[in-house]
Amino acid sequence: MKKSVYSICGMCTVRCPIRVESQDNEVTWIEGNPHQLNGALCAKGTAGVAMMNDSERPQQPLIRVGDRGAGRWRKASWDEAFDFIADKLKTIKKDFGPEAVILSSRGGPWQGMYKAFIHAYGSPNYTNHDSTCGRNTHHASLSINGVGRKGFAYDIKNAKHLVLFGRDMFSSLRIAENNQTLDMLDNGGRLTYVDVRQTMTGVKATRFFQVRPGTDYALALGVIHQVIKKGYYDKDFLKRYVTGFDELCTFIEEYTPAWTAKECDVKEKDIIAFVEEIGEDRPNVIFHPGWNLARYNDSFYASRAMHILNVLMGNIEMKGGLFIPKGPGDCGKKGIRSIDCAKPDIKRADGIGWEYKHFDKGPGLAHLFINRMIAEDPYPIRAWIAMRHDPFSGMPDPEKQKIAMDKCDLLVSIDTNYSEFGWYSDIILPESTYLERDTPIVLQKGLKPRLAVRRKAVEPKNDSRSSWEIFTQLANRLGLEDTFAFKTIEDLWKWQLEPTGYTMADFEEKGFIELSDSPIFYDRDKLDGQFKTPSGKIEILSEKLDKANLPSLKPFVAPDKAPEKGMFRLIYGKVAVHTQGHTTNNPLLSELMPTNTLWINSKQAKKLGVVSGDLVEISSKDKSYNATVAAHVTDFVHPEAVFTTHGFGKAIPKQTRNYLSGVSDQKLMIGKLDDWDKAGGGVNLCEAFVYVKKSIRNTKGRAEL
Ligand SMILES: Nc1nc2c(c(=O)[nH]1)N[C@H]1C(S)=C(S)[C@@H](COP(=O)(O)OP(=O)(O)OC[C@H]3O[C@@H](n4cnc5c(=O)[nH]c(N)nc54)[C@H](O)[C@@H]3O)O[C@H]1N2
Ligand SMILES: Nc1nc2c(c(=O)[nH]1)N[C@H]1C(S)=C(S)[C@@H](COP(=O)(O)OP(=O)(O)OC[C@H]3O[C@@H](n4cnc5c(=O)[nH]c(N)nc54)[C@H](O)[C@@H]3O)O[C@H]1N2
Ligand code: SF4
Ligand SMILES: [Mo]
Repeated sequence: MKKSVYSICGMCTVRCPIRVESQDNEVTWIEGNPHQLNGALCAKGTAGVAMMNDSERPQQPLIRVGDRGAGRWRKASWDEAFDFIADKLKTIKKDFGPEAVILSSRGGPWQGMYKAFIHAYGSPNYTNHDSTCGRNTHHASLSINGVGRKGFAYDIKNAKHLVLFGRDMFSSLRIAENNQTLDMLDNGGRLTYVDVRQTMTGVKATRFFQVRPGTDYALALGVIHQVIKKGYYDKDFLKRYVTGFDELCTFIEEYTPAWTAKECDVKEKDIIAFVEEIGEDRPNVIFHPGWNLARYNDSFYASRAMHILNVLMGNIEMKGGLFIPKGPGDCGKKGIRSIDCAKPDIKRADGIGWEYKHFDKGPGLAHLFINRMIAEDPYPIRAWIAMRHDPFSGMPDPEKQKIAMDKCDLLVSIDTNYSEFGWYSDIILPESTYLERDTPIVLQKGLKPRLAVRRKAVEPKNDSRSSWEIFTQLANRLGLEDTFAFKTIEDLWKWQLEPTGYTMADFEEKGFIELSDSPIFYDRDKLDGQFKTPSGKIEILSEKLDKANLPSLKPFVAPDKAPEKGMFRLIYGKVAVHTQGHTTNNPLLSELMPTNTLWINSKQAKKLGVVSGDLVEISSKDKSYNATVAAHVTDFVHPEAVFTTHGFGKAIPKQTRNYLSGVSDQKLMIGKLDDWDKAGGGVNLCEAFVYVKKSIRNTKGRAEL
């Protein structure tokens, strides 16, 4: 039988809208939802079928029989698997209290369900991946605008100039945003890109700055200096909605373009020319505040500086600028219901909310659990449930994490693949892939807010379950039916939609329900109340930071040089054909990119006697981890840095296509769990230095046979 469903892509967490065709329970076609994406999809999105049919994934629940990490498993039925977990969770609750369990998930619109589960069980310890992703940006936005990272969105299509500091959007994709940027360029818009190396985004840019690693903050300060000097800012907006501008003017005086040029290894005249361009293009100049900014020890301040630049441009709540995403209330409509459960009134084990009071309490900071688990402080942790999260890939220094995990009686991985954490865990629950599962309805805020839902295209191929079934079943066994009161997804959808007056039939035409026919902008003269800071204004000087004894305007401190000869700063990034660490074994995508390489600057390579294609050996600073990969020699990476792509160097024998291929950046980041930003919360992933040398495995001559 032929079928066509609208759904949501699950090959990465951007969650593009899709349309999927199937026949006799086989997927025959996937495309971007024509009503939103005009059919566009990325390579990963089209590799979903290969993922679903891949036999190198867990196909039924697996319970560990050998030592942790030894890879010996026995198959279990779902009933046995649920009983296994529920029994352990009951014992842990009895012996150590419910707070002895951590649940981590990959954030996103469905995290409410996972959070509700762990809260209903009695633990406050819900966490997500974000301390190694967007936390610095999130906290930067909170400290200035009073709303988090998603409290603003960008109307790139109608902008005249988009400025990206290390937001390599044409590798680290978001299809709708990519298309908007291409439209902007087609309309004559400008794109300025800043990176330590040349990228897919940089080659599309109208201006490219190759900066010294870790100097984005300096460049932004220099730009702010020049913008203020030239008077290229919106005086009315500042007067009305912003505090701290006078202090900014004093602070910025010393950060001249000449100073900036030296710190960043760029030319003074280019900074001045760039400011002239944004002077012409304002207010329709968008400074993207960054996404994966878990990088340097001042990335939080760099992101704050981008926010300040947006405020100076006066681009808030306008076409071609930043806008506040609108919800059902703005359309005079009622919102959907979602599964929820109040957080238990118990101290979090990561210290957020009591030791560190200035951070968003929601997901806390995952990396802070590790030392506390090892020290059993403030209390013992005896279980970690990882739902669509791979702590060993997403957080640095997995060997140190293992010391903490070994304190646990239960490690659960709920995953579509074998993750590095899953391979070490006690039980793997295979989730059905996104093509085989339904998910709860979600609200997507925006200029035209929408309701969206994922619908399965085919029935599961393996003995897998959807996450809503997994959490409902576990909840039932633990007596948490009050929170998980539904039996079928249809019951859940009906309950979610009840207040709205819509039904599931309303999704049929386009795959989503649009809550407004036209884009909604607020009146720019009536923005009072939109900024949720203590003063109700955009705060360049933040009261919250002040209370935490942190500066709002922090002087720039130049990044460290390599501690020894032969060492380089390790920089990482993503690539358009892979998602983090979980597609490098995909049958199609592994063909497109089977391994990573190490980018090294031509002059440095010459000193090491390395030419492109030569094997180089990379070692962590304590030499506990090393790997050998081919060198990619180029002028287009800063001489202090070497660069590699995240997601490789995996050591899961069941995944034969990517087994030990390439180098793992997170395994090189020794000690980085303890190196994090006290103001922004992000882990300083790019503050790691590694040894690089020519490998002895390079053959000296070639034998002609
Ligand atoms: N194809 C694909 N798309 C994705 C993802 C994926 O895995 N694959 N992941 C998604 C996720 S979760 C995220 S968070 C986003 C991340 O999207 P981005 O934030 O764009 O992140 P990255 O690709 O990690 O890094 C971007 C760039 O930062 C550069 N960089 C390093 N140091 C510096 C510096 O000092 N200054 C500057 N200016 N640049 C520097 C690196 O060279 C790299 O090119 O991508 C999302 N989209
Ligand atoms: N060294 C280094 N560290 C990094 C990064 C880096 O580039 N370098 N990137 C950082 C960034 S930006 C992020 S966002 C984090 C990401 O860190 P994680 O969130 O841990 O990474 P992912 O690979 O997106 O997903 C984790 C797991 O989800 C599984 N998964 C995928 N789809 C599904 C599904 O449909 N259901 C279920 N149940 N599981 C699924 C995958 O198989 C994978 O094992 O890592 C961060 N850490
Ligand atoms: S960016 Fe690609 S993989 Fe990610 S959701 Fe969109 S189509 Fe899927
Ligand atoms: Mo991320």
